[in-house]
Amino acid sequence: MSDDETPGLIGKIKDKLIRSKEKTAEEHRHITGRVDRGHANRLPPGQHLVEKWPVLDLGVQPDVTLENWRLRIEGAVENPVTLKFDDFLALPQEHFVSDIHCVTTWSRYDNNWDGVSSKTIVDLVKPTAEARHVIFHSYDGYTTNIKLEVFMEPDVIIAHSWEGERLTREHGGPVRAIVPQWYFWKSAKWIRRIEFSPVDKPGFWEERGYHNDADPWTEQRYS
Ligand SMILES: Nc1nc2c(c(=O)[nH]1)N[C@H]1C(S)=C(S)[C@@H](COP(=O)(O)O)O[C@H]1N2
Ligand SMILES: [Mo]
Repeated sequence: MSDDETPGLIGKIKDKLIRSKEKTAEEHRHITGRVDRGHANRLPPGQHLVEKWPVLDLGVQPDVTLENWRLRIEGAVENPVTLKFDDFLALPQEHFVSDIHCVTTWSRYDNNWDGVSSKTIVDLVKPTAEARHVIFHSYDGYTTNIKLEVFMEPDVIIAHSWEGERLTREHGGPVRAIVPQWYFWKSAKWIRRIEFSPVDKPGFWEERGYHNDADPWTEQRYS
């Protein structure tokens, strides 16, 4: 499959949901004004703990088969690559445990991830000196941006499994990004392309009122 072919999209874009999240951002809801820079608590300000893992998306859950799946890693890099699923599994595999903090106020502790670390990706493609930002592009058209130094954090993983099982479609399978340091909208599901860029490119929610960074400890919820 070429990069511009779109797989089957299941569902319809939830315009109403998108509008209501934009409104939440405009009104700066869920901001407590508390700050926990030193992580004195395990739960960041304004968050509550859940046990079940909620599903959030734009209404579209792309149906990408392992055969059709490709991951293109390109941009400001010396060695751009396009990986098939077997190539991805042949890279060094890591296991990380991290907490999820979603901007809609739920958090979930101790999620077990398996996949490829951001360091392995960086060693493979070798970002050039100009690279400053990383943009995730997904099969549902979603995008999100992080700084290269955040991508380089040791717990960032391009994950294919959660709790020892392959990621389900609703949670972003075959492969999603996990950026534990930031609110969960930065953890793009169904990724198809990782772009290293000299310039920043605000993503889907960042263009709709969400913060450009997403630190839960200082409540970087909205811009
Ligand atoms: N491709 C894609 N990735 C996405 C989203 C999306 O709509 N599309 N939603 C984001 C948001 S707002 C959240 S909170 C998490 C939800 O992930 P989950 O459904 O696995 O809990 O995915 C993030 N990644
Ligand atoms: Mo979210």
